[in-house]
Amino acid sequence: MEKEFVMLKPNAVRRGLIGEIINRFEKRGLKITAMKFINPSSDQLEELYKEHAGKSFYNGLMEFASSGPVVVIILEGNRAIEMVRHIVGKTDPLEASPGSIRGEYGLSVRKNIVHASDSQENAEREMKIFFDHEEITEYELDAQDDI
Ligand code: IDP
Ligand code: MG
Repeated sequence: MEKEFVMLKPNAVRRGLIGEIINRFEKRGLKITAMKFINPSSDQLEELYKEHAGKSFYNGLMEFASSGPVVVIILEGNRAIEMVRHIVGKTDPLEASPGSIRGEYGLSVRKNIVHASDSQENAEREMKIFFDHEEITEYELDAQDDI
C-alpha cells in the first residue's frame, strides 16, 4: 500500500468543491488516513513548493496558495500516487483529460484546484510538512476485498 499527499487549493474551497473532489477519491477506492482544514503557514507553503523557488511562476503560485484555507489529505491505496495523479489530471487544465478533476474544474494552470505529490519520496516529505505521525490513522475500508 502506498500513501499519497493531496491538498485542495484555496479556490477549490472557495468554489465549494471540497465534497465533490473528496468523493472522487473515495469512489475510486482510495482510503483517507488523515485530513484537515487549515490556513497554511508561509513556512509550510515554502517547504511544499521549494522545488519551484526561483521559477517565473513561483511568486504568483505562493500568493495564490496562501490566499485562503486549504484541505490537506493523506490517501492510501495500491499505486495511490499514480492513481491520484491520474484522477487529478495534467498540470495545465487545458491538457487534462475531460473527467479528471483539473479537466473538469480547472480554468488556469496556476489555479488548478488540487496539489498531489509526484513521487513516493515527495509524498513522504510533503505529508510531514502538514501532519504529525500520530495524526495518521490506520483502519480497514469495508470494500477492501472488492478493490
Ligand atoms: P503539478 O501540480 O501538476 O505537480 P508542478 O509542475 O509541480 O505541477 O507545479 C506546481 C504548481 O505550480 C502547479 O500545480 C501550478 O499550480 C503551478 N504552476 C506550474 N507551472 C505553472 C506555470 O507555467 N504558470 C503558472 N503556474 C504554474
Ligand atoms: Mg508537482
